[in-house]
Amino acid sequence: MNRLVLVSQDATLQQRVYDALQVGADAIVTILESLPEPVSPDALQADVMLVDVRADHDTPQRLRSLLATAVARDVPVIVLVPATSPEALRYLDMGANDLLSLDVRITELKTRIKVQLRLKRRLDQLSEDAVVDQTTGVYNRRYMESHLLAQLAEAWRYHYPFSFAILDIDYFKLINDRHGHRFGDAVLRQLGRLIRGQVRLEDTLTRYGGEEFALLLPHTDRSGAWMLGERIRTAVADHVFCQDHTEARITVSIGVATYPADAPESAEELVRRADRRLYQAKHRGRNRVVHT
Ligand code: GH3
Ligand code: MG
Ligand code: MG
Repeated sequence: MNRLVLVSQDATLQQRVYDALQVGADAIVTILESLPEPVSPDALQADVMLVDVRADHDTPQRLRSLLATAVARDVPVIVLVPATSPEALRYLDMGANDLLSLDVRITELKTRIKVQLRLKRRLDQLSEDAVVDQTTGVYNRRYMESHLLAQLAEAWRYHYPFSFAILDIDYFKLINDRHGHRFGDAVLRQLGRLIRGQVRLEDTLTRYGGEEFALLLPHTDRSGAWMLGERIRTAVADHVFCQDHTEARITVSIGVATYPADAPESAEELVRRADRRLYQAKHRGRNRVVHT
C-alpha cells in the first residue's frame, strides 16, 4: 500500500486528492495542515508527498529543508502552486520532483502521482539491490560495514553490550566438489534462512564473504552471544540440506567478539578478534564456537 502525505488546509484540494486516488485500495492518505518543523520524510513514512505552498505562512521556507532531506531519502515531493510561474520553477531546482498548479485536473493529478510512485518503487528496489546479496537474500558486506559502525557507536553511547560473530562453513569446498556449485549455492541460501530463524528481529545477518556470514548482535553480551552461537551451530549440524534429491550435512565454525568485554578500540578490532577466534575454532577441530 502506498503512503501519500498531503500538506494542505484546503478542503477542496484534499477532496480532489481523495478523488484522484482509490483511497484504501491504492493508497493511504495522511493529511497535515502544515509542514512540521523539523521535517523528516522518514518519520512521516511517506512514499510520495504533495505540498500546497499556501498551506501556511511557514510552508515556503520549510519546504526548502523538506526538499533537501527528501532528495537524500529518495522520497518524491510534488509541489502545488497557485500557478506554474517561472518563479515557482525554483522548487524544481531545490529538488521537487514535480510542480503542479492548484487547479490541476483530477485525471492529470492522478497520473502525476502514479508516475512518482512508480519512480519511488524503482528507487526502493535499486537501494535494496545495493545492500542485499543476490544468492542468499541476506544483507551484503557493504551494508554490514556501515551498520557495524553505527551500532557499535550506539552501544558505546548508551552503555550496552554488543557482539559480533563470524560464521564459516566447514570444508565447504568438499560440498561444491561433490555436489556441484549450484547445490553449494542452495546450501548457502538455506543456511541463511536457517540462521535467520535462530536470531532476533533486531539482529542483523549479513553475508560476509563466499561461505561466511556475519551477525551483528545489539544488547548481547559475551555469554548471550556464545549461547546464540551454540544454538546456531547445533541447528546447522542437525539440519539436512536438500536440493533436487541431493542431500548433505554441514557444520559451521563461529568466532565471537564482544563489546565492551573485549574492550576493542574500533569496529575493525572487533572484527579482527572475531576473525581470530574463528580461525581458532577451525584450528581446534571445527564445528565449534570460540568466544574468549
Ligand atoms: P574450512 O573448513 O577451512 O573453512 O574449509 P573450506 O573448504 O570451507 O574453506 P576454503 O576457504 O578452502 O573454501 C571455501 C569454499 O567456499 C571455496 C568455494 O568453492 C566456496 N564458495 C565460496 N563462495 C561460494 C559461492 O558463492 N557459492 C558456492 N557454491 N561456493 C562458494
Ligand atoms: Mg571461508
Ligand atoms: Mg569454510
